[in-house]
Order: sequence, then C-alpha cells, then structure tokens
Amino acid sequence: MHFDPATLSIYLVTDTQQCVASGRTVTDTVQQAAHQGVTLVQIRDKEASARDFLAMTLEIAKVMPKHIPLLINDRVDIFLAAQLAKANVAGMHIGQTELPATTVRQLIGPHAILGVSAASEETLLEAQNSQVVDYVGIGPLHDTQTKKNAPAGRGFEAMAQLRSYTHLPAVAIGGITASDLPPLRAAGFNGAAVVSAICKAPDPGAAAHALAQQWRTTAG
Ligand code: TZP
Repeated sequence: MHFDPATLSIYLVTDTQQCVASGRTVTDTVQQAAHQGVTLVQIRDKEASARDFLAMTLEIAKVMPKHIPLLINDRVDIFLAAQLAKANVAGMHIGQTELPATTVRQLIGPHAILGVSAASEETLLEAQNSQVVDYVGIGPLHDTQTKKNAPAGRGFEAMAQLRSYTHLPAVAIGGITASDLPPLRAAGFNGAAVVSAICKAPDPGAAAHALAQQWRTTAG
C-alpha cells in the first residue's frame, strides 16, 4: 500500500448544491478545477439517491485527468458499483460514524486509497494503529456553513496539536482559503481540503490555480 502524501495538497470536496447555485454542474466544476492544480477530488453528496450518486460518479470519472485520484465520500456501495462499471475510482473517504476502517478496507481491497475523518487524539491514533488507513482528514479549521452540524472552527493551534498526534499524512478542512495554506503547511499538514473556495468561486479553475500556487510557494 503506497500513498504519496503530496496527493493531498489541493484536495477538492464537491458540494452539488453549491456548484448548481453557482450556475454549473459538479462535473463542469471538477473538470475546470482538475486541470488547474487540484491534486485529488472527493465526491460528497449527502442528499443524492444511490442512482444519482452513481450517475454523477461515472460522469465525473470520465472527465478526470487519469493521474488525479477520485474518491467517494462514505458510500461503499457507490464505490463498488463504480468499480463494477469500470470507472476510474481510486478509493474512499469515510467519516467517524461510517463502517469501521478495517471493514471498509476489506470491502474496497488493498489497493484503493482510504482516508478517514478524525478530530481527537484517540480517533487519530485509532486510524494510525488500524494500519489500513492512508491518510486522515482533520477539521474544521474555521467555522463552516458547508457541513451540517459541523463543530466550531478549532483554530490553528488546536489543528497543529491534532496533527502532531499521528504520523499518517494529514489534510486540513473547514472554511479554508488561500491565506490559510502557509500556516497549515507550517503545522505539518500535507494539504488543504476545500469545498466552497472552489465550488462557490466564480471561476473554479482560477480558484484552484490560486490555491495551488499559494501551496507551491509556501516552504514546506
Ligand atoms: N468536513 C469538515 S468541514 C467540511 C467537511 C466536509 C466542509 C468544508 O467546507 P468549506 O466550504 O471548505 O468550509
């Protein structure tokens, strides 16, 4: 199981409502951002039916550059169905209330990427000790409207503390914009996950480009 932590640097999580409210489909948004510096895409939709989620996944997989991993949020059924359809899906990201990581790993196989959300010393160490997790997502950095019932933003100091509990590659999430990238990188994060910074942007390609440039020009 080899996972390159640089894959996490500019991590796009999709939000269907935000994309549509901004006048474009999720697929268009992903296509524009993926050609301008995004290094990983996670499809996340808490409202879509299984059928719509699968259709969206197959459509997005078709327009993704081959070298950028496409992950599915929480829905093992969609990941397996997309694989059956021979779509180019690379793995999954799962939250704390989903199936245990060891179970998901058995379902998705040894080569798929597996990320988990974790936001306490205990859950971070659990992810690390499971030996089946490729990276952890830690957040929220700032308050966010994008995720229902998200806790309040933790701020940089708490995020850095959480990051220090694990050797696993780690991506930060929650209200992140370009100016957050230098302090996140300084705190040892391998990347930043964004939703609204790209999905709500007037030009998703330009937004992705600006984030990628900021990340690159920040000393690691
Ligand atoms: N998990 C923790 S915060 C969050 C998720 C999915 C939403 C982040 O969205 P935004 O728009 O970048 O604040």
